[in-house]
Amino acid sequence: MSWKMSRFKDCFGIVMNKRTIFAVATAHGRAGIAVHRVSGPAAGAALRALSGAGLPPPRRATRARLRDPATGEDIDDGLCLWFPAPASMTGEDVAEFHIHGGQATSAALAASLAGIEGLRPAEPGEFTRRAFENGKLDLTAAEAVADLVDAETAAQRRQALRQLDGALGRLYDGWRQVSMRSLAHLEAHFDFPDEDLPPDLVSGARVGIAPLITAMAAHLDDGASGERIRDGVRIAIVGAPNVGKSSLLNALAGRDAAIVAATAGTTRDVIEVHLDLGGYAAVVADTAGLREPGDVVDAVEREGVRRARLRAEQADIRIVVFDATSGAPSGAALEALDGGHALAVLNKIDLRPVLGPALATEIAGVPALAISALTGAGLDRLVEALRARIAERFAVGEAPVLTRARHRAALEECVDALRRADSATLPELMAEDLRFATRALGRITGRVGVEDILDLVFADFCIGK
Ligand SMILES: Nc1nc2c(ncn2[C@@H]2O[C@H](COP(=O)(O)OP(=O)(O)O)[C@@H](O)[C@H]2O)c(=O)[nH]1
Ligand SMILES: [Mg+2]
Repeated sequence: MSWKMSRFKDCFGIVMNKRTIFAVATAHGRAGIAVHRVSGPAAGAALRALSGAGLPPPRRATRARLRDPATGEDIDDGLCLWFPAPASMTGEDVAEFHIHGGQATSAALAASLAGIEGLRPAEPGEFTRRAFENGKLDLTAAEAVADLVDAETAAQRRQALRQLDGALGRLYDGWRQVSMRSLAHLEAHFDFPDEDLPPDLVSGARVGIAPLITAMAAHLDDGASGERIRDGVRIAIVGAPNVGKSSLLNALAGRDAAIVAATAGTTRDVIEVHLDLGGYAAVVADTAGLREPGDVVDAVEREGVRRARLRAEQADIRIVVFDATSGAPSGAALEALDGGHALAVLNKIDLRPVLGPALATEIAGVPALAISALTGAGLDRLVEALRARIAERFAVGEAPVLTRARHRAALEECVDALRRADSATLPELMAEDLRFATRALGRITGRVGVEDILDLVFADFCIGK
């Protein structure tokens, strides 16, 4: 939906008196407490109707006997909270009911709320959407709310919380201001050519562009840290057939995710498990054994090997597994050690290793760890080594990082447009590219308005005079 469209709908919302929404904010099912939230113009009326009393003081938990307003039947003894607009999560009037988390209790409260004039159940994400529409959150913060709810690892939680604090949104808004200011110089140059404007408007427009490109390029060149912390670092387990790759995946996952068999070529497709590796989210993939083309038995295995190679190439970290009981490593597995980002693993050390202890510390210059996927020996050290690798490559510092492909795509578009603007010979073309760049940045935070630009034009014009 375009910005203008949402403005239009907002106006309609006011004219048609926006409906009040309600939803349970806690997870469904049995729990100690369930929190029901109501947002909209009728939130106060709903609170009064259910508690049978006046509105409690704002933002203070107040005990109340909750009754169905239609039947007078008792629902529960609970706490009520009242957040009058605009100092609420959504920016609207908000009421909260903290009740006992039994399913019947929650259902009774929801039924009573549904019976109140002007109330309807919220759509998924509707509270956050209203917060966004009322300027309580920008889009990056709204995304952070979703990420925080989904966070499964400590690193994901920390990153989402930082994004929710608005650091990322402020960074992008700041850049957008710079881009708009350059544009404002040009707009003034176009709109008032005959007026007594400062002569250097066009060069003034150009000044801010190069530093902006530098800052954005540095921000983009982050090794995709934010995205990996959020979506999981991609780890591929590769190696020759039968060395114990599937056994290793199962050992790391703590369950039988992949089929293990003494038959070479058992694993044919890529099998993924999501793991928490020492506080970092990781997607670990088990792959088909890398066999020489001549040894591949059929078309399915050939496809499996192709996928395995692809996965190995795309992985952030490759665990290359070798069998400690067979002879010197060779072939495709050795090649997989090349190109950095690999970790060698010598498996089956519970059996009599043929590869001597000297080999156990490194293979072809890559650090190697001796393990047994069967007994679990050495697994802790492997997990620690993986955690250290992830921390070294992806741990983010204090500066805000982009966390989604959506941010990256918009920023790349923006940098391209700024580069074009920087080298543009005609002010008209420069303005066109700056408009494009500003819009791309605005898409990330959800602020996409032409009016903003006009406001700035006016402000700069007045200053210029
Ligand atoms: N003794 C021993 N056997 C293992 C170990 N890891 C795997 N195996 C066995 O090696 C065979 C091949 O294992 P699998 O995980 O399917 O290997 P993949 O083909 O590399 O996926 C199976 O019979 C496993 O039980 C280990 O650490 N010790
Ligand atoms: Mg396998």
